[in-house]
Amino acid sequence: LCKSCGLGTLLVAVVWLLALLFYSHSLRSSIRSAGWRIDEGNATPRAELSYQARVTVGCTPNASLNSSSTGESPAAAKPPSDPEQLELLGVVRNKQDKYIRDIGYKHHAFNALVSNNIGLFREIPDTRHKVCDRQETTEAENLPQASIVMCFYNEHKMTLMRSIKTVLERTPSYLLREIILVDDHSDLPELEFHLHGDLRARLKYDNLRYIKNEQREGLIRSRVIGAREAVGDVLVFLDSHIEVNQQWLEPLLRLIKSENATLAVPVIDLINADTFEYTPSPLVRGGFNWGLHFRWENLPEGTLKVPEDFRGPFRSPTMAGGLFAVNRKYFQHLGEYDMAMDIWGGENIEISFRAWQCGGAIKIVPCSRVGHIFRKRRPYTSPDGANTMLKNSLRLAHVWMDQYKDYYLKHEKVPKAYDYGDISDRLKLRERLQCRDFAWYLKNVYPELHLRLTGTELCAAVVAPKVKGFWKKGSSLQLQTCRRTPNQLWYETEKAEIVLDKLLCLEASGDAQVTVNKCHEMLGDQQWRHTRNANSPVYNMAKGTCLRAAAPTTGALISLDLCSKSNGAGGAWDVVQLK
Ligand code: LR7
Ligand code: MN
Repeated sequence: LCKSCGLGTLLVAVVWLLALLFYSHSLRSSIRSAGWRIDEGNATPRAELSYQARVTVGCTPNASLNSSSTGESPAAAKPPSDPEQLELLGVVRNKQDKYIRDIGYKHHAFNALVSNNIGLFREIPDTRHKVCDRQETTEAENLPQASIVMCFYNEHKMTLMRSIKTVLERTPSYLLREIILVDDHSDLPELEFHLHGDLRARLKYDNLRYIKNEQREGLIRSRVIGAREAVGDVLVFLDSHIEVNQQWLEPLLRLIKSENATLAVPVIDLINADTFEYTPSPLVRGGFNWGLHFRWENLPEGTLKVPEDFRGPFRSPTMAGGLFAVNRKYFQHLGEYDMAMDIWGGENIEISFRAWQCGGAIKIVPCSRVGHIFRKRRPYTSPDGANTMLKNSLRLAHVWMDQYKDYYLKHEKVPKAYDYGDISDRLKLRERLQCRDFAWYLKNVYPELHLRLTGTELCAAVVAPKVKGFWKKGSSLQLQTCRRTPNQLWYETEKAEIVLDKLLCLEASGDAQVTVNKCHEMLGDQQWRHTRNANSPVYNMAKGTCLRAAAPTTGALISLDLCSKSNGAGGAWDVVQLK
């Protein structure tokens, strides 16, 4: 056992060295629409899911992701952000407390008692990395002015007020043009927002504007309604249950000032829905799966080498959606949002594809931190109970994804006749902005893993027919011409599994046999090591052997063999990882 352990470690070390040696292309994207610019020089390495890549699906960035990259949180937290103090705020002392807590969970899916007890404002830990600029900006820097657009539907009152209050407290007034509240036809009695004057007085801010929709529109149309009222240079969209951190706005504005076609996204810190504890998020970026769900992924390996790298910004294939800043005129130019998208879901993926495909960019700004309450469920539905995520995703798939929309349709098993409305206006927009196609986006912005045979255009593929839309478990792999088809699309998970089409795991199922099988999460025979950009083999952790092809030809079977065996006459061929 020890002997093979040692060998394994050695091999991993060798593979690492190779990775370092073969380091790096970088991506340069050019600008499509005249007048709108992104910084071409500021591209992060093109490499994607890599040796250490980790992935989380879902909204909350897993704190175990890359925790070393969260930076330091130097400022001593003053109550009530201190966990022990917060516990006291949740103590139920009487019937009224219990009522507030219970109804709060029901209506908002977070602990409204704690939120009430925190009150309008609190100190929170400064979660920025030490390299972030802490010097106060002056008017001489001439940053653009921001209009905050905050939409809400039945938001908890104290939480909403605190969201606004943190903006007022932590934003230099000369950078804040206005705050626009869009009340999406809330109907909870506790929210008496017709007392707008009262709200303004309590918050002591004159440029607070309040719009109430005459009917429920959903967050997507509500944001556009707010944005159209705005007059500031830059729009900043925020959810209604957030707390902005120290100097959160300045780095976003700085980026947009130098790149007016970049959508600038803060790091979204975690506010615990039960305790309201505020904790830093890891530095991750946005991806998606073929269900068109947003997910967090690690930054490409090598992005954070020296402390200065923690300043960012980092290119991100997608964004979570709720919190970002964008040049107001650019937002208009880019086509705002799809006004036929309802209530919730999909608009974040849509604007992500659109921004990248149409000459813009999305970048995460790690020195800008905004906390968001991450809830375990969404406490509201759409008025007619419809699955708006499905409709919205169908619209975006049909407008932006070309033939790749089929992956989504198959993945979600969408009925053929499902009505997603008229998309002709959005297609016209795509035409007018002369946007690139989805293949370009995949290739340049969000490449997945390809398992390619050294020196060829051949890739590892599963060729077995699908059973009821799924790959047959136990199917073997063979070489096929590299294409971006689902039977060749591999993704690596945080546990170093290699997953086909987001469904089945690559498994060393015999001494030589390699198949795809149900992911068992026990690692070992489903755990793989490899590097990116390096002509080094993919190594199985349980067997200690490598992916090899019998011959460099289409149809050749892929199996496990000694990692060192040489290529050529009669020898095996390495299957290496490439994008
Ligand atoms: O009908 C509605 N009308 C609204 O005005 C429904 C919601 N809203 C408001 C709501 O009160 C809130 O302020 O819209 C905002 C977002 O709704 P949430 O908080 O229920 O959404 P979420 O935080 O669960 O979901 C994320 O994905 C959404 C997809 O449509 C939006 O883009 C959200 O803004 C987005 N939130 C974030 O990105 C915060 C970080 C979470 C992550 C990842
Ligand atoms: Mn939210």
